[in-house]
Amino acid sequence: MDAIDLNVISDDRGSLITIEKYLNIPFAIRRIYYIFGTKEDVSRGYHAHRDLQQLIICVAGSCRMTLDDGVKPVNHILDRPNKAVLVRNLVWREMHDFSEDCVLMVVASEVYDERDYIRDHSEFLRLIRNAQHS
Ligand code: T46
Repeated sequence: MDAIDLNVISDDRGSLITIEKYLNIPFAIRRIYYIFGTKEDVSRGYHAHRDLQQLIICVAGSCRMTLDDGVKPVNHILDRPNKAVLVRNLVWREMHDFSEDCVLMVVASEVYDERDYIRDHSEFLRLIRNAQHS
């Protein structure tokens, strides 16, 4: 998983950021969704994906993402619209500390498929171990 600084195109009117296949993301976009209105003290996520890449950006407000590839969990504070994290397959994600005005935008490589989710943490660890030994 990588933290990415997105290029900001600014002029005297303000700023613009573009997300474009192969310009700054390594996949074709098949889905976009955003999370907002998250209640105080609520956390989300608690799963990994089998076959999904996502670029995750906090376009307003802030939150903390914990990303764990099975080796070491890393915290990312997402608090500006030009900071993104690229999350690949088999990464356990949790989102915490949402500000009231947080809008978390996700650009995804695949359409929604509940079968792609790994919601059981021990199953996630088992798949990671298998991937390391294959
Ligand atoms: C992720 C993090 C960052 C859909 O119907 N279509 C969709 O494309 C998505 C993403 C969700 N849903 C439904 C499934 C659930 O009934 O929306 C409901 C909430 O989804 P979920 O509990 O999975 O939301 P989060 O915030 O825990 O996780 C989401 C994404 O699901 C996940 O892929 O990486 O945001």
